[in-house]
Amino acid sequence: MEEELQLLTREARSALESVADGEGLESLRVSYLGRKGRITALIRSVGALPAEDRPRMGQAANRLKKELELEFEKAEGRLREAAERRKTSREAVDVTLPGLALSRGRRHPITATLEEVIDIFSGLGFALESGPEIETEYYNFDALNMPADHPARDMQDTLYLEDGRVLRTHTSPVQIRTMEKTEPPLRMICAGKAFRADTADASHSPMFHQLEGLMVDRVVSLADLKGVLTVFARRLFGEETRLRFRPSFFPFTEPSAEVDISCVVCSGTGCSLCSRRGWLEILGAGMVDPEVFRAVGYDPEEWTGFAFGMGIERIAMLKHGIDDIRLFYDNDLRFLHQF
Ligand code: 2NL
Repeated sequence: MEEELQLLTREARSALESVADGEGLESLRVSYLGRKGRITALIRSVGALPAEDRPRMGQAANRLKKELELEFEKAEGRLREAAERRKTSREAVDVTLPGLALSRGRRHPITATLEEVIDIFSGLGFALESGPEIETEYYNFDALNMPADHPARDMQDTLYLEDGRVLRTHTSPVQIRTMEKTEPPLRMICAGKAFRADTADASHSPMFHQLEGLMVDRVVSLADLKGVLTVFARRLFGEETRLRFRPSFFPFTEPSAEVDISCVVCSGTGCSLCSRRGWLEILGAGMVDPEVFRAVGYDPEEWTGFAFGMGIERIAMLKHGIDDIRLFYDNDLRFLHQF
């Protein structure tokens, strides 16, 4: 019996040392300390010993049982700690890993062109004004000398709301509103979205961007218009740029002109960009029609002025050699990342 006690102690200790998990520990506990376990059986067998051996062997067997119970508890603690450590290392953040790279954003080419043009006119003393994209027919047409029977007011060309208001077809209403609230003289530009009932193709988009300018003073002449537009075109397209004014018509200016620059690719000798003409149209302009001054309460005998308007998409296309306006609105990052 003495020997069996020693053997059981050694066996139990080495089994406990190599136990790998909670399940293994539990089955060990059952096989040593359970109701049918080996220690339990040993304690029971003390009763069969000669009476003089019983107290000593009984004490020894019980001591072993206590000892083992303690060892089991320790083993349980060890296993719990090891499991905890494994969990922590699984969930740990590896601070040495490289971060997720965010791709760098940039301005849309239309925004960049708008800002460049605005900067040039700011430098020439023109204040930037803005106004609503939904307009009344009065501000979009009537005040601009475009009466009710004007063809541009047709539903084929203009986007109407059910209440009779319109999506502004140009930024000119901003200039009307600014003149209404400002006494002359004034130098202003306005820039933003304009809308027309057009189907999109390589050169049309139902939404596009316009930038317009207006200068009003007592003796503004066509020479002032030519001077301002020449400085503008040379700053934007290069100092060697030449300008050409062709007679044209707009309801809100008289006289009116279409303004061309010498071709940015061939400087005037003729190439495919300018269709062998040597010139590229960049904007429309003219002297403010007296009817427009009357509509805003300026005396046309006292005040003179010039105005001009350009499509920003067209300017951006010429600057970057882009041949289809739809590229600006497809949101294809392969296109947009180039600017
Ligand atoms: C073009 C031509 C132009 C104007 C816009 C204007 C505004 C007022 C009075 C007189 Cl309030 N004129 N704006 C004048 C001439 C031409 O735009 O081709 N734009 C894309």
